[in-house]
Amino acid sequence: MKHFLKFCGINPGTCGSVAALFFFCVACTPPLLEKDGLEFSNWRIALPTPDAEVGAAYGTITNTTAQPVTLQSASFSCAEKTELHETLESGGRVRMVMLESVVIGGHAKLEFLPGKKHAMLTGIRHSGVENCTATFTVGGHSYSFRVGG
Ligand SMILES: [Cu+2]
Repeated sequence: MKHFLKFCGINPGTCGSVAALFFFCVACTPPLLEKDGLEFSNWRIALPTPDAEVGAAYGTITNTTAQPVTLQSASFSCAEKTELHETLESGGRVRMVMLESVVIGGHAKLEFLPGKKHAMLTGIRHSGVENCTATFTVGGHSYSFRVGG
């Protein structure tokens, strides 16, 4: 049990799929949305300062189907603009590149993490951060769910 909880803490995305077997597992984070074989887990918005106009969103998209799918875009209702970015480091210099789309392989997980891939939010509407709707377009379909601050 102790090991299982630790496992949950390290990887909530994986944990969600086995959560049904452990109804007492309080450390599990269920997916925010499960649809068409896609799981959107652990999405949250990070602001460098409480009044920042630019922030980032992080989380995981898991493709539980055997077919690769393409993430085409993301938008957050609490930001004027959302872009998919990746932070790259070369020769000691850090820069961000814009991602036009990201392929998620069959039975693969796409993770957005600090210092790696992220959804870059600009024009943050602070009144809406605590109750923001994220919409991801994957394979021509839209998937929306609530994200907290
Ligand atoms: Cu960025």
